[in-house]
Amino acid sequence: MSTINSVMQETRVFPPSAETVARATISGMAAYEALCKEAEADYSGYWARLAREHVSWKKPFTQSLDESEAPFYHWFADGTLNVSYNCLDRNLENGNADKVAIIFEADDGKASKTTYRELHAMVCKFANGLKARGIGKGDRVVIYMPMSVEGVAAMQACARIGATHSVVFGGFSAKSLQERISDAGAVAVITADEQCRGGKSLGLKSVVDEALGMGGCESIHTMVVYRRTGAAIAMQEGRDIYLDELIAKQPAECEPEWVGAEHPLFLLYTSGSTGKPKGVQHSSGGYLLHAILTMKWTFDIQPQDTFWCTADIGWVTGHTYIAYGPLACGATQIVFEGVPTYPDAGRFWQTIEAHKVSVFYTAPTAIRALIKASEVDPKVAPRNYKLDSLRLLGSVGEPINPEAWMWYYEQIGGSRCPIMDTFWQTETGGHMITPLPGVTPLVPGSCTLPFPGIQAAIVDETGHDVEWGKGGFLVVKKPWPSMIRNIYGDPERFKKSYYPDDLGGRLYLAGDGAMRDAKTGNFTIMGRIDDVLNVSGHRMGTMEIESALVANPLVAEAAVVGRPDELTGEAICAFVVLKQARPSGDAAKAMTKALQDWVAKEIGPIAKPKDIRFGDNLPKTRSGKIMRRLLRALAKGEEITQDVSTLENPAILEQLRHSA
Ligand code: 6R9
Repeated sequence: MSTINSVMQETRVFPPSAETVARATISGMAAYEALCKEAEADYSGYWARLAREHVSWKKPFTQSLDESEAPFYHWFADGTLNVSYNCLDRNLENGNADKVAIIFEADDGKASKTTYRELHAMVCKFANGLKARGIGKGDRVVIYMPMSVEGVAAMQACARIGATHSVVFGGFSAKSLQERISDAGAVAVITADEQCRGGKSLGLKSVVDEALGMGGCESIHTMVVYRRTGAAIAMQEGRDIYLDELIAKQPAECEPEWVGAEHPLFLLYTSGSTGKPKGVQHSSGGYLLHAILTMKWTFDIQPQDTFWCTADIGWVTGHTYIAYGPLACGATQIVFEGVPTYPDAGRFWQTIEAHKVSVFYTAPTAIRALIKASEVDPKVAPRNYKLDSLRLLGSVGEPINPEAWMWYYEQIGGSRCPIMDTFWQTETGGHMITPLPGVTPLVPGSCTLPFPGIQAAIVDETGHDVEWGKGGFLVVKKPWPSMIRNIYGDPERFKKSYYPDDLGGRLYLAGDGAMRDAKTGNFTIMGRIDDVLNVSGHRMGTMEIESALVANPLVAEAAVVGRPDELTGEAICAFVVLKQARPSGDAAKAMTKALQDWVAKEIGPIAKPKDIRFGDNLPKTRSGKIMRRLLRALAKGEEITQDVSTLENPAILEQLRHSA
């Protein structure tokens, strides 16, 4: 709440500088308003115009928005294109062939460069290699790769042959990987022997082997292994093949598979309010359009820029702003393998200096961690680095608190670089509410105004608009080209999650609470309204973690809630009832560690509860419902001032309070 309050009281405003306005593609508030008006007057025509101007089509579309199967919307459906063609071939044709596409900054600090011509050749060989293994249009391919040129190339190669990729973050466990492979019915996995992070190497191929060994992945016939470290690994004859062998004899040309605009480019699993992660399905044409537009309008990407998005390709930010957007705009970008604190917490700043990064996009959780690190060790403070190549900053993943915003603005941006606080989601494909550099007066902690053409609004529980200054549910009133198309294999869940009947069935429900400033109309995001936590910018479902905990034979019952955390935004707090007697002292500590490790193994280290409290029971209503609001108060260490009259077992509150 303290973050929200300080945002609400924020009075500092940073208008765009004359220089930024002059260079920006969308220059001045009048230009922004003209685009919004154009979209209002002819919504479908507005997006059609942009899709014609920014995307290269093999066969032009004749219809823009098709609402006949709403809320399953189709965009540009009779047009054909290839996303990889747009990202690679287009650059060879327009003079960017020898431009550096990717500067790869390895964990150990070694940097290497790949031009568009080289990346094109690598992707074509990769694509031909996959085809030689019988993989083609419509097949699902799971990618479990470290941050690498090869990881990006794997995604592009799938796009080139019309295979739908599903990238799984390298920090997910074998079990999480197995669930995703099985849900997607994937035919192949692309992985690496190991990944390098913070000076350590961790097995990846061995995790895939473990996942496949769990069963339910019988559809997999091929595993491609990129040799990152050269570690000795087990290869299964017939199924497994090294990437270098897969591509060795393949030609460096590969005719793209021309697909319809609605062809699924990728699935990306994300957490929802129920236990099972959802396979968010994205299109080709509409998705690509928004990736390009937001690169050009939000980041104002220009030919001389060096762009760096610090996300991992396992998250949506790494899809839109590493694997697709920058390449489709012919940008030079950094792909970073390591972690922000290795060899020390100056790594980001040193990398910006070394490669003269001009546009830098990262997450508030990283900023907060680096603020703290530079207070502890002044050697890694940003003032010790030359950061004057920067001209624009971005933030994504969670609300940025005004204190972190100011530090980012002053210490990193030299009070010169505007900060784009971009609100969006896995489901939205690209930025939804964000400042534009040459347009929007910035207010620390606010993501400001909708991207031109995005009809964001705030409504009450019946779907009616609430007035500015009042909080409510964040919705989008009209479909947009890069929106989620479906939850893979579960259209009912898609409708229920995003187009609920309570709101009338035609408003996209983001799942966040928000409010608009009474004067400016600027949006402030107030956090999730469902059982989803945001820990270091990663979405975690409380139910997912609860399921993992109760899968432990020692656990009888578990409830998971979030509590505010200075560094990670939210922290995971679990209340656990064991089948055995409630432990205390050292036994409780040992049990906590054992359950944390258990969750790391079940889901991945990012899902580890920070606190675990043991009780003889959980606070429940007479009908047996766990009263989570009470647990949230306990987790925060607050006094319980709420109504507890419906509570069956009030004494349990005292016990859980003291079990911290
Ligand atoms: C891109 C991404 C989506 C959730 C979203 C919201 C939170 C993202 C934010 C933000 C406030 C921002 N979120 N950006 N909250 N300000 N600028 O992060 O996708 O992993 O799906 O998370 O993250 O709660 O609903 P995803």
